[in-house]
Amino acid sequence: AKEPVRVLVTGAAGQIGYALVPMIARGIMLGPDQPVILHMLDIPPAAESLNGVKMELVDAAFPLLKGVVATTDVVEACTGVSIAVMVGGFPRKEGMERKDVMSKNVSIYKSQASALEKHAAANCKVLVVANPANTNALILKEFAPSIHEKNITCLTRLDHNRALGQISERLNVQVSEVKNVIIWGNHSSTQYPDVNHATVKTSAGEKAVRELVADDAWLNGEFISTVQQRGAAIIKARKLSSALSAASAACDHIRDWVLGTPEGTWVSMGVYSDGSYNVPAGLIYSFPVTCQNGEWKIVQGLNIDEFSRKKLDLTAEELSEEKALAYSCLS
Ligand code: NAX
Repeated sequence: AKEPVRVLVTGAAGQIGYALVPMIARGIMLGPDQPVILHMLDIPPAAESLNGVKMELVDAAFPLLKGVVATTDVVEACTGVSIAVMVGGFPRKEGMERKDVMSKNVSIYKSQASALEKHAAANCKVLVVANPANTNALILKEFAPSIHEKNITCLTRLDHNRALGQISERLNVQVSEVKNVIIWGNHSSTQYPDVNHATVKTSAGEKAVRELVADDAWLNGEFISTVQQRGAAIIKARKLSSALSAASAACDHIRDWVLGTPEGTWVSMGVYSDGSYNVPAGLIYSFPVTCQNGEWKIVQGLNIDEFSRKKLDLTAEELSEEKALAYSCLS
């Protein structure tokens, strides 16, 4: 039998945490033959509620779940973890300035970076979910210099899955038949959902999404804005932000990263830019990636047309501004 893997979820008493921890405990993240020990971190005001989540995990009697650590101590939470899913953060409240929210998250990610660096297992893989996800991941990277930059990522898989969902609904095909959409850039409304390389499996072989949809106005307009604004649409409908879809996307992200992407398929991940596609190096930017042997690689050589170029640059600009804002909070 495999040794259990320790998986950290921060903000585990929150909405996403509540949806995510049972998925992990059921093997959805790391596979049905991989035992896990869950480490759940939250802040003292949520300690009682966190303990309630722990009680429910015990009550669910998950066969793969070999232990639960529920704590408000960041060192205890980080010790020995091989996977860290960072969901905890400071949400933007009404009337708050962007800079104030950034400043709170910078200080959270700075201190959690140090704890991970000192106490996590070697080669720990980190996924930042909490917003501003790309920039929180960048701060984490800056303050955990001994964690390899390849091991620090942020979640744009939810946006990727939303794009797959929109295409599947539009063409009335199974979502599993649609692949290779791309989310470029920031997990924000400047992200660019790109279908130029996306395909659908049909009885007559693989066909380009653009060809099948045959409506460039929709693909370049409403499709993009629907994916960009989907988070707001969920809040409007549910009076709460996306949680089950975010949790599911976090599992998809880690599973593909650890176990690999299927041949011929790529996914979107926020990763440290090396300058590919002329995206400024040193930003955490969402790219198309393939994964093998626990490592992601940016898909190279895709053609970027003029329409796309502008959109890639716009979202990069926003990330550069966020980065500058984050750094201004450090001084
Ligand atoms: P909740 O407010 O329900 O939960 C957040 C939890 O984090 C709370 O229990 C809170 O006590 C805890 N927390 C706060 N500071 C902490 C700290 N320093 N250490 C540990 N825990 C801490 O929010 P939820 O709906 O679960 O969303 C969590 C985060 O995900 C938010 O930042 C949200 O904006 C972000 N999202 C990111 C998405 C993505 O695709 N990247 C999509 C969904 C979601 O909007």
